[in-house]
This record gives sequence, C-alpha cells and structure tokens, in this order.
Amino acid sequence: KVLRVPNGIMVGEKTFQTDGSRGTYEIAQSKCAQSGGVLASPRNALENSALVEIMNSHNINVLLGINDMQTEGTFKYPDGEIISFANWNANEPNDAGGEDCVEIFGTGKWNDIPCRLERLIVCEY
Ligand code: GN1
Ligand code: CA
Ligand code: CA
Repeated sequence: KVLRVPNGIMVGEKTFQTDGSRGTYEIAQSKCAQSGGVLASPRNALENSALVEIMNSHNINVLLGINDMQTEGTFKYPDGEIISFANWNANEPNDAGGEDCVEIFGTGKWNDIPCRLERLIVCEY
C-alpha cells in the first residue's frame, strides 16, 4: 500500500520524507538520525519507485543510505546488513575514482558516487 503524505510517501511499514534540503552523506546521515530516522534505503522495487516519485518533485538525485565504505564492493544498509535488493545502472557500481555512496536517478537506477557530493536528503522512518 502506498499513501502520499506531506513531504513524503508511506510504502508498507516505511515512510520516506524530505524537507527538500541537500547534503553530503555525512550531513544527510546526521540529519536523519537527529529526527529518529535513517537515510533512505529502498529494500524492494516498490520502495525504489516511491523514492523516484519524491525525486520527481525536486530537481536533484536522491542520496541513499546504502554504501560500501566499510568493505569496497560490498554494499550495506545503514544498519550494516548486506543489501538484498539492488537496482544498479548498467556498468555500476564502478567505484570511479573512489565512490562509496549511492544516488538514485529519475529512471530508478542506482549509481555509486563520491560521498562528498551533495544530493537530496530523504530519510526513512
Ligand atoms: C560519472 O564523470 P565520470 O564519467 O567520470 C559518475 C560516475 C559514473 C560514470 C558513468 C561524480 O563519472 O559515478 O559511474 O559517470 N560520476 C559522478 O559513466 O557522478
Ligand atoms: Ca566503492
Ligand atoms: Ca559510479
């Protein structure tokens, strides 16, 4: 079940919300934690498309909580669990020049990017 709420969308047990701000992984991660959430980490196709819908009303890609900072090439959720759903764009992840964070495009596909780059902050609760 999908339900649209102000600044966000409820999908199953999860709610994705954004205030429209952008930031690096570090900024985004602490901002979500401050409000009792974690950075958006889609675990299935329905959650992935909910994020695309949020993104479409902002002109910037969404930053995911998924990252391979701990072990190169092993992408994990913010809680440290190895991901069980992925939607990589062709030839990604490529760690081009060192990329341990992940953005989602308007197509719903994922790309790994440097964690210092700023993207739309979406938290999940
Ligand atoms: C971008 O700009 P370039 O081609 O070096 C992207 C990479 C992608 C790559 C795909 C910062 O790298 O993450 O894998 O395109 N870099 C950024 O061709 O967005
Ligand atoms: Ca990497
Ligand atoms: Ca990449």
